[in-house]
Amino acid sequence: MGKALDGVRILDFTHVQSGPTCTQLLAWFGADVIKVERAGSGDVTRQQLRDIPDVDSLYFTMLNHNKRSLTLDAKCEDGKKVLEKLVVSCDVLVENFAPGVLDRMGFTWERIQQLNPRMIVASVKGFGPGPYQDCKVYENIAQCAGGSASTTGFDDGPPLVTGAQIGDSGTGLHLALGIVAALYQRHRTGRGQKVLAAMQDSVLNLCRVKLRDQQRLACTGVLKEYPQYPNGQFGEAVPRAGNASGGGQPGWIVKCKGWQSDPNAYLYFITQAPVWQDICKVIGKEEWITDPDYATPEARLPRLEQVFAAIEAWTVTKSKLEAMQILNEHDIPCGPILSMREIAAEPSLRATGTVVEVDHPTRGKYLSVGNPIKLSGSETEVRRSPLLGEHTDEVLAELGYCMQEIAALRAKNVI
Ligand code: CAO
Repeated sequence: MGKALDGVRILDFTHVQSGPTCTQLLAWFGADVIKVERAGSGDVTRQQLRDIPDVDSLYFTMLNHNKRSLTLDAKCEDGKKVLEKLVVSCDVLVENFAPGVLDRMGFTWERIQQLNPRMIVASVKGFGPGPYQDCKVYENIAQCAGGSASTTGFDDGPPLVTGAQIGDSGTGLHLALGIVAALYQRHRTGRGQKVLAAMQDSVLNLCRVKLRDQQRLACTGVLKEYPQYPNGQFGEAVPRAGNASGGGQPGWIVKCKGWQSDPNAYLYFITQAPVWQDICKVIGKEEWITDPDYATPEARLPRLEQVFAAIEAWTVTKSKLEAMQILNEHDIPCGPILSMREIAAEPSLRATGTVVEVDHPTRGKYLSVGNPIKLSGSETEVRRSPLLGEHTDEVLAELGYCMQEIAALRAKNVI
């Protein structure tokens, strides 16, 4: 069947994390992604957080698989000519420059439309149109401005950012979906369009349950599944909820055997109502099955602290994986807190290609996260990230440049 995006050519003007995650996904689905980088330095992440001197960092290699790299000075006249040819021959231009950068290069939406009316121009920006539209934004700024930080952490602590890169990789995912939708629409209209994914918007989209809770709080003055209930105070804004579940089935993180020395000996436990009787039997609290203070979800809400304390008294006697096995025999939803070390070694993630080992000419073997989205008719092969400018000659030849012209561009430091 080939690949889902076979034949789609992407002019990849992305850098750092948000844009590269998007174009990496498109490449995994089969698009030909041509990454344009500055000669000499390239994407800034090639050199950031390096673990091996003079070798592309894991930051870069893990975000740029399956792409080709073309070095180009996009600001000089000869470089702009190459870029124009790329605009004409590609389907999508993806960029996550600071606001205004593409316009300053001379590639306004109007100019791109003149060159190629079918071109889709997809952008990550920190903010959408409004008072902050001109601001530069990194991951944690988006987490703060999108509502995540104010609702993450414990009530008595400061706002917290999360390790999941919801601002960067989350926005990259949103943008990829917008691009695929625009490509689909182009089949009918023959026209390109602009696609914008703002990092604030994407984070907020992922935090929509908290905007739900803001309105519930405004209506009732209380959020009964939050740890502040029944003894704490609620203010005017959704408070931080610790490890409380974001849904209608109360959950919490409980200690397991070994927690004193292992920082990840914990389990997420959900007191799903339909299996309440099984939970009571497993943890040795059969009397709660009929006790009116515990028998119904509504009765349990003001007693969640006691409920999770009793659950923890049972889980501390088991390792997190033993507890998970026993609980799953009863269909009780739970999840072990897995460290990155454990995830890296997990055979089932290797078997599905979610964790892959990749070989790199200067780095050697390294682990990466493969394509988390599986298409049954378009399997992903993860290929290593390109070296800086590795495909410059190849791409220029495809654009019609002969060897002498390529040599002349190189002599003038255009490529
Ligand atoms: N040839 C010539 N010039 C190039 C070039 C090329 N191939 N590639 C980039 N440049 C130039 C740009 O033209 C720009 O120059 P001017 O400012 O003079 O117009 C310059 O490089 C810097 O681009 P930038 O402003 O995008 O980069 P920065 O490092 O200053 O900012 C970032 C980085 C991420 C804060 C900013 O790009 C941004 O806000 N992007 C949008 C939001 C985003 O994606 N953030 C997440 C990043 S992932 O954590």
